[in-house]
Amino acid sequence: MKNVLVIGSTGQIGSELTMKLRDIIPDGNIVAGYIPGAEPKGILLESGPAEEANVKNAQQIAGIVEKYKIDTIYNLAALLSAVAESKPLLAWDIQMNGLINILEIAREKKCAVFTPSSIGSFGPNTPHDSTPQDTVQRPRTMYGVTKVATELLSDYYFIKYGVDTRSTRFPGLISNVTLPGGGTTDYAVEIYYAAVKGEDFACPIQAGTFMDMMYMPDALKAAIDIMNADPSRLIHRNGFNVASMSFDPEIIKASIQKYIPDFKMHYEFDPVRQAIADSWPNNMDDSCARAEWDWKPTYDLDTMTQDMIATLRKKFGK
Ligand code: AKB
Repeated sequence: MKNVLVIGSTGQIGSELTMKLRDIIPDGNIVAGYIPGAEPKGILLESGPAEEANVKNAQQIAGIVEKYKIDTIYNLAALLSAVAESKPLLAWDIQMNGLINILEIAREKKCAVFTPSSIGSFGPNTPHDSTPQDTVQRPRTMYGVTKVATELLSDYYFIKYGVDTRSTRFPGLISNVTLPGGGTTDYAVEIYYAAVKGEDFACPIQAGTFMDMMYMPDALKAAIDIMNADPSRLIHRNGFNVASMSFDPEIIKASIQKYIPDFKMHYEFDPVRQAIADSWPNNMDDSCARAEWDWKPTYDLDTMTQDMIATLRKKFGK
């Protein structure tokens, strides 16, 4: 991995992944791909090249791949689960028609491709505890449908054309740089912002609803390590379960209250997000990722809480 195009570089994962790649590959071209209205700013703009890169515009992406001799594409363009339920055709268009464009370009120009999958690729009849790597995937959301299809299509391009596709199934990602938008797990980010600002948090997910979650530094590590993994060890390729912690709203509230004792939370439950959360795993078994490319997370809930609170306090001068 030397010259990398990050599509969706101003999003929740992209904004931090682009900077991390620039840090660890200082002699490469790490191109921040964006769409109009979501242009990179500040350090993301100043620290390397940026290009308009709309997944639906194959010619535009091919031009960038050519110009910067791109060898790896991180395809992060997507509508998250809750918003995809309100715009299912747009979600299909971005996630599937966009993916086909990327895979075709990768086939022609010999690029490796990472397109994230998610806990959203599972459905209500998947085993919810210790969800295995290879199991039933019958999601009932458009987001989930596109994520299963992404895993399958990425496998297909590897088997049929030898395109080096690899990916992980991400849990809900918690970060302090860029807010997520329209996801079911967003509450686990917003709760920290509310706590640090001294606000009473309205939780949209009911007590007792467990979901896998991960701190962004671990997600970046997973996204980079899988692309650098020794291919001869990979039995799976696309959709590796990766896990680090699982909690419900009461557990994350208690974790925050250890450091901000007067933090308050009440429930204002969102039926759309709740139905999605109920259909997702409580916790995934990530033993294949551990065995095939040495995946191991660094953060647990307590170390993440300490870091989130310290970082957000600095950010908001609290
Ligand atoms: C969402 O909630 O939609 C995402 C995800 C788990 O894929 N954060």
